[in-house]
Amino acid sequence: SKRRTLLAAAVAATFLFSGASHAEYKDEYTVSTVLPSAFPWGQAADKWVELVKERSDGRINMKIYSNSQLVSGDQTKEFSAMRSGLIDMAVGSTINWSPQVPELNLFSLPFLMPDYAAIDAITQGEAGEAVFAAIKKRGVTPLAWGENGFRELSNSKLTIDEPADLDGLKIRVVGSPLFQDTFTALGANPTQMSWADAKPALTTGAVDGQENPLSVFDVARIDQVGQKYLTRWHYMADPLVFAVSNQVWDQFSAEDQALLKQAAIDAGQWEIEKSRGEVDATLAAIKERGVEVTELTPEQREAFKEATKSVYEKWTSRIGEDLIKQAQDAVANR
Ligand code: X2X
Repeated sequence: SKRRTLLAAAVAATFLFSGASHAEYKDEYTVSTVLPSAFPWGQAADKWVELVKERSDGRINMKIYSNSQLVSGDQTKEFSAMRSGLIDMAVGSTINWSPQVPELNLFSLPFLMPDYAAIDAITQGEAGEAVFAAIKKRGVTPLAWGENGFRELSNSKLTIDEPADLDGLKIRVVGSPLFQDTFTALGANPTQMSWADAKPALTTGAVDGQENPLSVFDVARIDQVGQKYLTRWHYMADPLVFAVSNQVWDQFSAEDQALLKQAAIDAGQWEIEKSRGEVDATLAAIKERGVEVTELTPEQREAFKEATKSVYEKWTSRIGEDLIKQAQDAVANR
C-alpha cells in the first residue's frame, strides 16, 4: 500500500541520516587560540585549518577564534571549555592547560630544557606520550605538538643577570601556580593575569616585567610599553598542543581522525621549524629598537637554576615522579 511505502521510506531516511554513524558532522568546528595570525602560534592554527580543508575537499571546516575569545579572554579556562564541548578544538599552550592537566606543568619546571633538542627529546619520546595520555584521560584528544618558544624575561627597571636583580620586582605571570613559586623563589613579586590584561598592566606600570617568547615580545611590541631590558635565560619553553574535544573526536570516522591528526602533525612541524628559524632575525629587530638584551653565561644561568630548585621539590608529586625522571633521562640522552 501507499502508506506502507511511505513508512518504509521514512525508516530508510532515518537510517540514512542518523543511522550512519558519521553523518552528523558540524558545518563548522570552533578552534580556540590565545594568539592570532601575526604570531607563530596563530599561524600554526591557520596551517592546520588550511590543510584539513584541502585534504578533506572542504568537508571539514574549522574556524579560528583567537585572543581566547571563546572563554572571555581567560586562557586558563580553555581546556575545561573543550572538555565540556563548548569548544571543539584548540591549539593551546601547555601552560594554559596545566591547571586542569597537572602533568603539563612538566614543561614549566625551570631549567629542565636547555635547548631545542631537549624539548624534542621530551615531546617526541616516552615522556611526550605519557603527557598525551594524561590529556586524553581528562577529556581531550591531543594530536600533535607545536611551539610557543623559549620564554625570556623582560622588565622596565634594570639589567637582570643574577637572581638578586629580581628582588621585589613585580612580574606578570601566566595561569599556573607553578610560576608563582618560581618567581617567589627568585625573590620577585609575581602577579598572575591573563594575556589580555598583561599589556595594559605593563603600560600603567602595575607590573615591572613579564616573560614570553621573543616572537611574542616582538609582535606584541612589548618594547613600546617601557620594557627596555630583556634577559635571555631560556628558563622554560611552552609547547603548543593541537587537540580536539573527546566528544567531537568520537564523531569523526577513523579516516577523518587520521586526516585531522596528520594535518596537525604537519602543521606543527611546519610551525616549529618556522618559529625556530625566525629567532635570530627577531632578536636583531628587538635590539634595533633599543632594547638592551642580556645573554647569560653558563655560570649565571646556573645561579638561576640553583635558586629555583625548590620548585622541583614542591611540584614533583603533582607532576609525577616517573614523568619527571623520564623527561630528565630524555634530556640527558638527547
Ligand atoms: O599569556 C601568555 O603569556 C602567552 C600568550 O604566552 C600564553 O598564552 C602562554
